[in-house]
Amino acid sequence: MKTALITGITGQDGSYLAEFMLSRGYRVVGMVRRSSVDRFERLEHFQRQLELIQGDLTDQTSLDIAVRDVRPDEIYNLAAQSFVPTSWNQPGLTGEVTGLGVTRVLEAMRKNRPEARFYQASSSEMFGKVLETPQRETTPFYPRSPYGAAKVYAHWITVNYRESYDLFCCSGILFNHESPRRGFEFVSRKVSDAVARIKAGKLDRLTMGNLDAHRDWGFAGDYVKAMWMMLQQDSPQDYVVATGVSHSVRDLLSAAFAAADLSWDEYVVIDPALIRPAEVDTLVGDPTRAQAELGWQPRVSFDELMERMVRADMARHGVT
Ligand code: NAP
Ligand code: G4F
Repeated sequence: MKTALITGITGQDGSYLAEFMLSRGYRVVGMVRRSSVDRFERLEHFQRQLELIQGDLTDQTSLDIAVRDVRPDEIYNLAAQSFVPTSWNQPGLTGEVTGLGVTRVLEAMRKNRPEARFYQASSSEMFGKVLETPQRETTPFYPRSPYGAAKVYAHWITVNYRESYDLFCCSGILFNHESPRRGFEFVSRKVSDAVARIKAGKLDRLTMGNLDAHRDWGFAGDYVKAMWMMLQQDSPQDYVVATGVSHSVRDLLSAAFAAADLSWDEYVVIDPALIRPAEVDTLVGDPTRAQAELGWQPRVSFDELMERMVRADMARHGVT
């Protein structure tokens, strides 16, 4: 039985990846931060099948102990301060966790388990003010936030450990992926939850930021499979994971409100405070390499994704 160590297991992707790895027969160990409250909501329905170990990306000793004791065959580094707006208010912490934290995990692996395979959660935010469309593995980076800059560092340190120490290290450059387990602050979930609350009579308007931004949105459940596929290859490589289709935030509003037979423009107001200091205007990925070499394909369309999210939130708010 192979062992996978997942950092960030309590997050959206961590929960889907853990379920997927269990379905492949892995022993799954999740690394979690100590907290005074329970943060296992996304894991509740299968938590008994998991092992959890404490650790934090800001603390080298905890990572060394985790890797030494768990002896993983595969390490998936999903932990990060992942919300872009927060990275302007907490640039130092974002750099520590999302950037330097990756070096700490790589060091823990190099010292304690060099034969393991490593996955780094790179991001399409690294492309930022895009220098090529669609974005592919060879597109130069131009990050537009402290988060994007930290991910660029994390990406290159992963390449560097692969080349310096001959470790099996891969980065998946993942474009936005969503699900009913997405955090409430991200735009897709903010909107699906608001639609459900409007239907339930608990909300009468929704404040939004930039409606003109475009993103390549896919389903998180499809994307975690690509992470695993990367670590099953003969040699380590970096891959863009995307649908190849871009939509605006306005399109997202339209799809989500339509899923509940509502018109978005009757409820949405713009709050200038939600406009970012520097925006990533348009992202669209070219997943050709992942399709050709991994055999990966996205299965859930944009409209279906938004409909699923709205339905799940309506059920949560008791709307039939
Ligand atoms: P998420 O829901 O925000 O989850 C982040 C995870 O990181 C949580 O489990 C969180 O733990 C953990 N974490 C935060 N700070 C930590 C620290 N100091 N030490 C240990 N763990 C820490 O993010 P996600 O959407 O699942 O994304 C997973 C990864 O993919 C992230 O690295 C993200 O940047 C990257 N990514 C995401 C997307 C996307 O569209 N979702 C696209 C590209 C890349 P707590 O529960 O304790 O807060
Ligand atoms: O959902 P978002 O907050 O995601 P963003 O910034 O694209 O980042 C996500 O995807 C990245 C991959 O590209 C990940 F690396 C990262 O960790 C995270 O998961 O915002 C999407 C777009 C932005 O252009 C934003 O300006 O939606 C726009 N937007 C408009 N109104 C809003 C809002 N975003 C949020 N969160 N809230 C709004 O009210």
